[in-house]
Amino acid sequence: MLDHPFLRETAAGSIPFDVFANWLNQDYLFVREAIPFIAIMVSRAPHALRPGLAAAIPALQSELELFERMAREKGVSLREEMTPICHAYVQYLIATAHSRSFEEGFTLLYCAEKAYFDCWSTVRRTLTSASPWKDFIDRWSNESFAAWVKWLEDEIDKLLERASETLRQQMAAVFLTTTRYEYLFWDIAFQGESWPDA
Ligand code: MP5
Repeated sequence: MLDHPFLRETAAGSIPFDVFANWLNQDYLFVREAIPFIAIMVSRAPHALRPGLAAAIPALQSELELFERMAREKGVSLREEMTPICHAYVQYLIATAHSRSFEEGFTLLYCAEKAYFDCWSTVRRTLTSASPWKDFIDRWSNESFAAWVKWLEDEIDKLLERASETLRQQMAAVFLTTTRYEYLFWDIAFQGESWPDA
């Protein structure tokens, strides 16, 4: 994933404006739906994990403001329609939080956040010049995001220690599916809309 053209071209400064704008629009729609996902996770969490998870809600709310501000500043008009991959991924988020074990939902969250941390940290490390998209690069590679991912990592280790072999396998399956969705999400940027015409 770290070698995906979206990340390489963003770091090299050669990413076409419309391609980045596609990602911006779709990720805005994704993050909007990540809020109810976290809210469901809070409601299902053991009490020790509730404060940590609940703190993500205002963080996501201010992240939406970052998307809106960047869209305004860069002249990206935000549309409401999700592409098929974004739509499927969001449905997977909500369905997993509702109907799978808490541990599987937590695995999804950890995997999605870890993917963003690793991807955007790679962009930051390989940047060749000042980027117009710096605020996004910083958002998922800064110290407080690193601390959040570290917290998720420590907690998932504890969950794994207590998990049965069956549950571990279920968590591994969620990890794999989430990683695949994360990879496909970068592809969206180059594809744009792909629903058949009504
Ligand atoms: C994240 C994201 C990170 N914004 N978009 C995708 C497709 N995956 C992961 O989540 P957050 O909630 O923005 O930190």
